[in-house]
Amino acid sequence: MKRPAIVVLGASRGDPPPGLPQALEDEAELRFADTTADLRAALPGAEVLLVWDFRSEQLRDAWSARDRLAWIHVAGAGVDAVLFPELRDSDVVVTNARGVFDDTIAEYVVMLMLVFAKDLLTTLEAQRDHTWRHRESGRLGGATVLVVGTGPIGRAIARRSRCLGMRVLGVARSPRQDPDFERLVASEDLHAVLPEADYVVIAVPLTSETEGMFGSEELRLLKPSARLINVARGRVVDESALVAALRRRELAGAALDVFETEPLPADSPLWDMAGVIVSPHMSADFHGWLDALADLFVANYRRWRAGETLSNVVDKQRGYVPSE
Ligand code: OXD
Repeated sequence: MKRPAIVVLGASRGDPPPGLPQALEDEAELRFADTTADLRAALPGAEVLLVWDFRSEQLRDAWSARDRLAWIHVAGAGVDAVLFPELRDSDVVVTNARGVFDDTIAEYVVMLMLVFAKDLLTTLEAQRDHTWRHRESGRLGGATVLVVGTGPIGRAIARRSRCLGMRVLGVARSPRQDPDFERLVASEDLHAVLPEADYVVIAVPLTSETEGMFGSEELRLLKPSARLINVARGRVVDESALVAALRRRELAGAALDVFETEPLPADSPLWDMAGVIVSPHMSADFHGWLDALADLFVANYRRWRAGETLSNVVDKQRGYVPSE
């Protein structure tokens, strides 16, 4: 029987782990593509596209080369880079890697809140200077965290924060009672809850509704002691408004794992700002994450071949996998 062709786009992220071609050896013909020209050449006849690098944007330009494409799997949490209007309006199904990163991003966020609360940056600085600098530090117990986005990543953050004795508020598309949150408000009511937060954690997908959600107006509503943590997408925050707000001390600090432009340009002021932690889009990436991404794709591919319902189907109009 002829094996279906799977195009793998974006090996610039590093090739998929050997487990992927090994697992699919008898079940598919893999065609690797990195550039738009590669993709144009590889798409004809292929029913499945694995977007291995979730940042790949070549599909839009190669779209007319598809003739049988039925399913695109994005090996990442956010599908913003691949959702262009022609794909949204087509009947091609899009799935993602929902579920792989919930725990690891939540751990990363807890680590960041603890680093801020316990003033670890000053401790490390003092150690570098061989200085014994005793200080008091803050607590997470009793502090308020506002989790913006209540998908599985936001929920994992909320649950861990609660275990630490924090008061957990949330922002979702619509308000509702939810056992993981003391209060869950709608995005329209974001302004009402911002002044209550000691930590604001952004965990929403990038969509037309969330782009620029945090601008100068929102940042001005924060407590001067608040910290902003972004593990979602850089464009949810207006970066220059954030730099200005930090300079005006409208908030005490920020931990940013994602940026408007990645890698963060060397001349960005964020690199050197007091109270700012810059990390290279790595909050999700635990040892073994690439294998986990490959395994998830292989399991879904087998469902697809068996004619079963795919898991993690993205609502292409909303831009994410709905929870309900
Ligand atoms: C993402 C990812 O979508 O790291 O940000 O997968």
